[in-house]
Amino acid sequence: MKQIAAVILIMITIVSLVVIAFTVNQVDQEETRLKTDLQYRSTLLAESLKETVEPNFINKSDNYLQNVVERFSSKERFAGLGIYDNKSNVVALSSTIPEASSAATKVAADAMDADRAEGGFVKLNQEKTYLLAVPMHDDKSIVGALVVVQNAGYIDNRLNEIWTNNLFRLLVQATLLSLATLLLIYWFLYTPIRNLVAALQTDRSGGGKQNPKGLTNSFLFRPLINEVSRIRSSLLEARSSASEEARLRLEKLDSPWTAERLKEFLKDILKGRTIFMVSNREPYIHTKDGNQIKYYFPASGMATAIEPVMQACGGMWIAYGSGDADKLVVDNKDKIKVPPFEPKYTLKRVWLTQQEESGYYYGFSNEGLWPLCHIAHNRPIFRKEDWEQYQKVNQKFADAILLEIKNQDRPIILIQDFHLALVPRMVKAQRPGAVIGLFWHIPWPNPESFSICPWKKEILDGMLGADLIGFHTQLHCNNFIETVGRELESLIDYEQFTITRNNHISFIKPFPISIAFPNQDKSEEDNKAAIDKIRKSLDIKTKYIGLGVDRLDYTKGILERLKGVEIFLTKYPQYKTQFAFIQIAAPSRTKVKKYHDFAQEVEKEVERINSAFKIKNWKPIVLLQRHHNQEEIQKFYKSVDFCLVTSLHDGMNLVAKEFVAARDDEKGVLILSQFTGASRELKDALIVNPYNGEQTAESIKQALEMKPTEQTKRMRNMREVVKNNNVFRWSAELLKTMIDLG
Ligand code: ADQ
Repeated sequence: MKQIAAVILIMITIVSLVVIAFTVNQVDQEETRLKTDLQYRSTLLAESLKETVEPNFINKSDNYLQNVVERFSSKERFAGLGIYDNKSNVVALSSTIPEASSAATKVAADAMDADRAEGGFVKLNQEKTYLLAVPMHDDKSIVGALVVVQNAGYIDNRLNEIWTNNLFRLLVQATLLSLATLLLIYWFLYTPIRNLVAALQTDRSGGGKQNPKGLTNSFLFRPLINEVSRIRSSLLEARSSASEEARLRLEKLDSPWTAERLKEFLKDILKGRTIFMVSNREPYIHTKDGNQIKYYFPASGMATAIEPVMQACGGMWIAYGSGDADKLVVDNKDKIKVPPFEPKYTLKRVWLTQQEESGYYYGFSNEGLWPLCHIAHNRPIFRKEDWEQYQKVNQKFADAILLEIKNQDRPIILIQDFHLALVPRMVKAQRPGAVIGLFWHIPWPNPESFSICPWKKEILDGMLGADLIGFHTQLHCNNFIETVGRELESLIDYEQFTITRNNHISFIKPFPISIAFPNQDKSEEDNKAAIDKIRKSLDIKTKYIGLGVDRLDYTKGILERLKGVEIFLTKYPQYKTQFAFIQIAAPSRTKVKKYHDFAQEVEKEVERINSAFKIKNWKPIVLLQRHHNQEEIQKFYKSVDFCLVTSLHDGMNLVAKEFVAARDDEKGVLILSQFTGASRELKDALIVNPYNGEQTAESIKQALEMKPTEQTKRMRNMREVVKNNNVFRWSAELLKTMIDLG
């Protein structure tokens, strides 16, 4: 808009300068013309009067001359007449001329001195006036002078009129010019560009193939449009050949899954049905930052895994809007298209009150179910009030889903995690035809452990509303089936792994979750520069670096890991000043007292170990206690010699898989807890029992001393596993199983 205003301003300035220059010239010419004309007429008049007055000047009485003067004074534009003797004394003077007019006297004297006509413009009675004096003679000498006085005010009026007319014309022209410019810009620039952008956007999101209206009509942009059209055709061709390739690859299930292949696969099996993803945590959280609104991706294994799937297959994701600016960016149905940088699916936000969040999320989910399922030596807390909020919020989510699937024939609903265990039953009760899946991202404990939950039956019954219940490992499936067998009246089929309750069958199956396995697009130099930058910013000069990346959660074994580092440095002091351990820790669930205390405990432990081993500027542990974005984390993964994952119990643990996927140099060692789901797949990691600090310390030594060839062999194997079993494969298998059920 500013540019358009500038263009119009420049044009108006140029036009104005031209008009002003022409007007000045026109005024100049007109003034000269009018003055010349006046002088000419005055001369004619003076000469003819002179002929009347001169012969009789000496003999006639003053009265006679005064009569002559008055007789001529009433003519148009003729302001008066003066007759002077040769001493410049007034002989007769029109009453319209002030007697004492020194200008008239002076011009008369000048004419007599020069013995020729003299004239000039002066102001008389506030009026512009022209005076012309001619000398009068007798036979021998000058006897006096005749002064003709003419009104010249009309000259200024005429000149003002020219200015007014021209400026008015300029105003009209400037207005018309601005309007014309705006219309031209709109028709010939804005509209074609807008159509072009719309066409490209449609192509990018895989839309239509036809030329958008008006795109080809613009002669101005024809070369650009031709070029863009060629790029569009190439893009559409590339997309269709990618689709074709993906379709072909559908047959060969052993080739790696990609977003494109998943998209094609789902198109094939969904046949127009929509996928509804439901979770507590949302993938994009909008927050206020001064006057601006920003968004970030949460540190959540569930979000990391599900987001690429939603990007690939579209649909709707229903989640709790937890950001302080979330409400400001949604439409009147609480929806927003995401990812914000390239919208591909709809995020629908569910709002919770503080009381609901506190009871359902912090209370029942995180203080009750989380420790119950993880068995990490933290006693679960079950409060009746929290349970009430948990039921209420689950109903809120179920209502949101029911509203969205109102017009859907056989919707596919995939519910995520332990926050929403009651939702499957709530939705199934209203919509028996909907296909419902529930994926449990955390471990399922043994039946004895689970039995302490006061509302175990309600939770199990709620979950069994789903047609398919997925866990990361077969062990968790077995634990779940055994728990149901103990707690609920049901029929269990151990061959099919199904549970039948009230004539409804739920399939229980393992689906080991994974990550997208990103394509590495950075050169080795870029990676090296990133590594140098990290070392410099953290002032790390050691030869070796180890890394831990976690949410600050007591199940992740962070304290046990620090103990392992301490034992390692005590047992192998030669590594002092040679080795640094970076722990990246995203604050998590900080409103829960246990998490708050745990964060402080980690800080204290880091301080204790650092002060015990500190030598000059070197300290063994660097704690980075903040949320990092994935790009930053990737740089850390690439910069270190080993990554230490020591969860005390973890459904899968995606950090382990992210580290492996990031190491396109096939270097680095993964040390992995035996209590993670990931340890079932990543067998080339150094597997440890995190409770055994000695073993962790030995593994650190083994990692630092591992030969590069050995590192490459192990890393290559692990990368193959993660690449082939990525999250696209996970969702393809999970959704295919669901669709086959209904
Ligand atoms: P989480 O307990 O959240 O997931 P995990 O699988 O390790 O654990 O995923 C954590 C995610 O958060 C990773 O993508 C990681 O990069 C990111 N992250 C960690 N620290 C971060 C930081 N400081 N800043 C920003 N991001 C950070 C739950 C279960 C897991 C299961 C997943 C998926 O507990 O067992 O693997 O769901 O099912």
